[in-house]
Amino acid sequence: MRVAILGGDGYLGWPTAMHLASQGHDVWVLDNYLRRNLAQETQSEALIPTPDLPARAARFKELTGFRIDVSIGDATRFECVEKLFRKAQPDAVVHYAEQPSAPYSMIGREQADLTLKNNLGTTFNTIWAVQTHAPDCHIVKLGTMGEYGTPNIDIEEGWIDITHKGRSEKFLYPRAAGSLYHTTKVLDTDLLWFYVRTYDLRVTDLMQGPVYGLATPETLLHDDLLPNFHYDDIFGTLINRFLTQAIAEVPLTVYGKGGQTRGYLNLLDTLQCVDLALGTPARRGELRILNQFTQTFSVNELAERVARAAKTCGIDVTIENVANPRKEKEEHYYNPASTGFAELGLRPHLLSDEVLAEMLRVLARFKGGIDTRKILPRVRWNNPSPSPQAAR
Ligand code: USQ
Repeated sequence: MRVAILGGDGYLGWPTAMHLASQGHDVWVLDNYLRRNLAQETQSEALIPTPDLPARAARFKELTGFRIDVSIGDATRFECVEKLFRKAQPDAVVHYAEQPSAPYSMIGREQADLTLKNNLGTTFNTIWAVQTHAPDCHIVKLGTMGEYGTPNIDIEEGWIDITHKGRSEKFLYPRAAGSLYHTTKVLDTDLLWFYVRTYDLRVTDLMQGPVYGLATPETLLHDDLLPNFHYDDIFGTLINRFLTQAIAEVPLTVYGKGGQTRGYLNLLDTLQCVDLALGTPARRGELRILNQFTQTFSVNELAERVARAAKTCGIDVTIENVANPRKEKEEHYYNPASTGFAELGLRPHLLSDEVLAEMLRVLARFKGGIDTRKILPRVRWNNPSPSPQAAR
């Protein structure tokens, strides 16, 4: 398959590019280093410094013989996406090119503005590049489980049948996101759905939960190939943060009561899900929505699991409840469906003490690079700042 990856430098984009290239697909990546730049601006640099994309692709080629074609460019500029499409003529495009951090989007007006324009702009350009240059191309778009929020009823897989005054219709499941970032994903879904209805595009929207991990067969080949691993309060996700906090021997930061429950998955399963989505494309005129997670946990459960795994590595961990910087339910019902990927054949890599201990062993090598000033939350949902300096 000829696959274009938008956002190919990211935590998920880079491992996906290597994974698909290793399977013999022709892979083109586009990235403008937005996340790297925002991380630097907010003093939230990744734990492991990684070379730029051309250098990583060169290292990957040297070690495996597989080629990844790299373009540095901004997917909010249509000419960049068009150029990529002319060159790649893709069968599928995997769209990760978004500002990925909920806390970043809540710093203040400028950051919200950037997140809104970037995320909607890249989705809009993807749609138009497909419509103009490759109408049969399958769009695989990274959405988020956060689009649904935490409703007091079961969460379906993207769609819900509603009977109202004796008549029935199928609708997008009601969404109620908890940050501006998550809200841009809701808007992306609506934009895609409009163009699917209008232009018969084929789209898979992946409702993914927080991802953990850094090891894939390709990332472990060389430290230069590791993903951008964040443990800071702005770009780091929960399990990656807790593991790094354990290594740094600082208390695990449970926000509020810790009953917040989400669907999590291993980085390896993100790759598997993208594979499965590409292997069975959505039909023309179909917006297929797949919930992408393998297990649900509360924050408290994860803190306890990390503490237990750390103990097996000789690390004593304490758990601390810090004031919740977010506006979210801290105790709630959570029962999302996840049958779509199971039917496509997903074989999950489940979270075990051994998986956590293995991650701790890898992270221990980078202990010297941990800056504990990046750990406590710096961004509060109810205290927006007009200044870009707010996160410093
Ligand atoms: N949390 C803590 N302590 C921390 C960090 C987070 O208790 O130190 C809590 C948060 O309050 C939240 C939960 O853990 O209730 C998950 O937070 P997170 O930072 O791991 O995840 P989130 O901000 O929701 O965003 C991440 C990714 C985002 C993706 C999303 C999937 O950054 O790109 O879309 O996970 S989901 O959460 O299912 O919407």
